[in-house]
Amino acid sequence: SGETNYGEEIDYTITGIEPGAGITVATEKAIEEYDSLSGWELEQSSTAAMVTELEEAIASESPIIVTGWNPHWKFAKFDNLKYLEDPKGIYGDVEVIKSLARKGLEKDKPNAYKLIDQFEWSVEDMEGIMYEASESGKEVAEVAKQWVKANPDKVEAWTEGVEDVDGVEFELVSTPWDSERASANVVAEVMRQKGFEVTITPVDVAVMFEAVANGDGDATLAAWMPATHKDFYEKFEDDFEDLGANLEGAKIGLVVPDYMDIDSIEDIQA
Ligand code: PBE
Repeated sequence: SGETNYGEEIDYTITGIEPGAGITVATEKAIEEYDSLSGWELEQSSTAAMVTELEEAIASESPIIVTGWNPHWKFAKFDNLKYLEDPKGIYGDVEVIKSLARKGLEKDKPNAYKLIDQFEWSVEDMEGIMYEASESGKEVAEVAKQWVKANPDKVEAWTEGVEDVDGVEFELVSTPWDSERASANVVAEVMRQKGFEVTITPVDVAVMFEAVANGDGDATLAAWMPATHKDFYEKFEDDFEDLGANLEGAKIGLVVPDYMDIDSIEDIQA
């Protein structure tokens, strides 16, 4: 690889997202574990700020290292992004997104439990909603509603054996990212059609796990495992019910434009 010292050019800074994200925790760990990242800093801000900086860097072919993940529309919009190899496995391998229910949900709200348990879809489904929302400027919630209308087969599979209810309240705890806005709004729309009164509450990852564990929330569709939310999951795992994956093939890591002459986190210069 070339002799370019990207560190100097980008001020030894990784462009990150919200402080409460699993990927933020993982990146702090990566900075500790990789000699090639010693002296680097993670700039924490917001997903929107990260995307803006990424867009600007790509427009001028400048170097940038961001915390990135799939599903996300940035991979549909920019076809020149690559994950840096992570030989220490800090960011895990392929992730799944899991549904978790509070204890007692099956007994209290069996139809809601059944629906949440039967919900599953693909990376393409989720990314499609995210991409359309970002391109059209429409709210993810609105695009999710249209998606439900356009995908009766999937909705039918999720609602098999689920009886209509009359205004049963249901609190879906979630996180603030578009991926989770997509899943929460799709499931909320389907539940509303079944007669539930659904509230979606987006919170920090830590609060989401805590709320399902202490019963303040009924369920979440937003647990990224086995790496991204490992610490939070393990802290509360005796106090919720794991309903398994609702999506397979998610991923997190350090992402760079492919015009950068590095392939691995170990190629970053300290
Ligand atoms: N993310 C998107 C979140 C989960 C969904 C990868 C930015 C995180 O906790 O890191």
